[in-house]
Amino acid sequence: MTSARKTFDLVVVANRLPVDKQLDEDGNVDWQRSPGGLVTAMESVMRANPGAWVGWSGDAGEAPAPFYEDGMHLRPVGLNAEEIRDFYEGFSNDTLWPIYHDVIVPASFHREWWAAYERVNRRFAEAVAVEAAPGARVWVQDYQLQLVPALVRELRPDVRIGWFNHIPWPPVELFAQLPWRARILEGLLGADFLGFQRQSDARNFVRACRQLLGLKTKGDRVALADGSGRRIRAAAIPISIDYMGLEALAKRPDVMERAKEIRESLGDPKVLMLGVDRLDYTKGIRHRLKAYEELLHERHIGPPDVTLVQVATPSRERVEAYRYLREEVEQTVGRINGELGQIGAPAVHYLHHSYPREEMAALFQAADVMLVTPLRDGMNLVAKEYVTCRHDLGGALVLSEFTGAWHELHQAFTCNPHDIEGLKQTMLRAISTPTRDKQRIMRALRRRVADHDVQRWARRYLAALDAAPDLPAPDPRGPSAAAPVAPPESAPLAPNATGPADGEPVTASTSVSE
Ligand code: GDG
Repeated sequence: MTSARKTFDLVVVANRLPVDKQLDEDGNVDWQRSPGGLVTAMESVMRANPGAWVGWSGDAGEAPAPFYEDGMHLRPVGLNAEEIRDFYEGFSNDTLWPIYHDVIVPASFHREWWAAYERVNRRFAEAVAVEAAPGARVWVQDYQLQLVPALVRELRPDVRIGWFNHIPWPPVELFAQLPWRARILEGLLGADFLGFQRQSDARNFVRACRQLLGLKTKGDRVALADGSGRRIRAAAIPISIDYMGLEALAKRPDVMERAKEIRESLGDPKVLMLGVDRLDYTKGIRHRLKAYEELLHERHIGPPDVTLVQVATPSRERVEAYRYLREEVEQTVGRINGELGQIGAPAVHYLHHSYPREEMAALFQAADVMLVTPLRDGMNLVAKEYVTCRHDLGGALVLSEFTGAWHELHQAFTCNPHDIEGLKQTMLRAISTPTRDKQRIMRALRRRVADHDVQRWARRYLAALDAAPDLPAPDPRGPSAAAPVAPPESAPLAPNATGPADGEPVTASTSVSE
């Protein structure tokens, strides 16, 4: 006798599972909860709706069997070493990531990377199809899985599909460089609802559908031309952090004690500046160091009174652009310390490790000035984490206007990291502004994050997904009001027949081939 296999009303699909594989002394596998914001957000959602999570375990090889962890059903997807290279390091992180971040470094295009991207996306979709209950909600995460919505729809037309982009969506002129641009748009249009960090990201997506696929759009909706009558909504639902959880951690006596210890071990500087980033070229670490170096050279500031701690968490070390960045940052730090440091008082404390959450919370509390200076960032959770940890209302946040976070935290000390002179002035202002003014700013920033935490983000997202109409209301004029047929995939960048909406300029035609 066979019993029906259990399926789930909510299936989250992300590149990675919410757990990291650890081996104990005897070589047994143990899964440890990874501390990311997405996991925390989903935890509260999944408590209310029993859910499954589909994702890669982080290792090369066969997928381990599905298992339960903290009430979540986890279904690993296996990637072999070549797929890690081509799908993950290649297409995801060396093709899509640069295109979606303003081409700060050039993107690489390789057809075998694309083939791996398609193959792996299909594997994720098949895993989802197995786990989803009839009529389930499927929530796909991020740029690594943009083909999954359409592939899931093919396999399981009964489910409701959402996708959320954690990174920016580029202007159409940049997105159009992608040889597989139409395939990606079509992959995403398999969803019922598409969520973005900023309104401009959602608008860029809608514009890409209009200009590259020739689809009709109205406001935040894209009408499909496949005869289904489906209209897909693309809107901003900015992600956040677990405010209550992090604030409680930052209020723990051991964490507050550790913050004091950190300052003492740095020689009790008058001003401690801090940067915390994955070591990624989007984060503006080089620009930040340049501005800091110039301030030191010009003797506006200097050790031991002022010092900078830069935590640069190791990231994507097998991708060439990341190796160059690491070399460059480490050379710069060496030069600054060599020329401007003192015995027992280096100008920069550079830490290329990752730390436990408690240590991060203590560092945030210890820092007088937090430097968040990305050239482009979907959101930047560090900015929100910093203000959350400052329950004492101390500290000052320097925040790049090119982060999603700035759209919510614009009372911060705003900077354009490309403008080194302006960045220097902003850093000095963050130091010299009177404490009472800084407290007022910090109070406002904290209120914003407290009111817009990650639990609210997840609730808003799922409500938008539930409200997304599958089909338009019947058109009283009959079926003749159908959208135009999409041009073939190789069509050049061109506005649709009815011309661009919203009075936007027509983009020049360019022909892109593989
Ligand atoms: C992508 C988007 C968007 C860092 N070092 C350590 C550590 N961290 C934590 C931070 C923060 C997270 O990692 C990094 O989040 P960010 O938002 O800053 O950046 P990405 O990794 O680029 O994330 C971004 C995000 O997705 C969410 O949608 O905001 O724009 O690029 O939480 O604190 N945590 C610990 N030790 C470390 O050493 N424990």
